Amino acid sequence: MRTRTTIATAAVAAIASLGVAGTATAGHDENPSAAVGTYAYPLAPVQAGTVDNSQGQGSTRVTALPNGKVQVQVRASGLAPHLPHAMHLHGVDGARDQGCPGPAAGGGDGIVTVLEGAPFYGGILASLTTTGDTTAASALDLDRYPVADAGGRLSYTRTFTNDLAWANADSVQVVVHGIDINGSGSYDFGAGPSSLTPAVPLEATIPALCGGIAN
Ligand SMILES: [Cu+2]
Repeated sequence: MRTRTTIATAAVAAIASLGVAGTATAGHDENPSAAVGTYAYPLAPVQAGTVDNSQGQGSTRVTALPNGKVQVQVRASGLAPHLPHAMHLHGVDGARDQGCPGPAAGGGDGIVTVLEGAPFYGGILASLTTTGDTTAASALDLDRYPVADAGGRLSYTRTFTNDLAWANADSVQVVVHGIDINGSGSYDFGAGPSSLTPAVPLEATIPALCGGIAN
């Protein structure tokens, strides 16, 4: 299959420097439209290795299509099995220099919370839900996010319309959330509440994997 993919010059340089393939060559990409730009990144752990069950890995690809839609693909492993994982495109609309936080962003307690990560990867430009709304309003709707399988693997592909995501496809960070720190098999309050809301466990919102143009 012939792919007709163009990538912004800056993205080529950044991707080449990381040794990451930046072109859309996945055989399952059946969208007949030529891509405006496609951006592929590895997903790396956000947390230090001292945070239990936090060291997953993966890859992602964000493609802006000429019809105004965005296709996002996420492949990840090492995630909490049988649990939903909130995933978002993070960034700042119109800004280009966001990045993933390193473990040092966790401060004294050694855990990088959502709020501690936000200065690095920005706010939510799109929610990578499986159905329905993809705006930031769906950020914590865990019943509409992909669930990792028994082996902790997750595979996600969705093509959707989201103007913020389309306009910033070349600069977003892809963040996968959710770590079962205490290995209980569920998101509980063992590690306390989320930095976003006391109603949700930290385990459900904590950033697990991150990847993007600046990393
Ligand atoms: Cu997020």
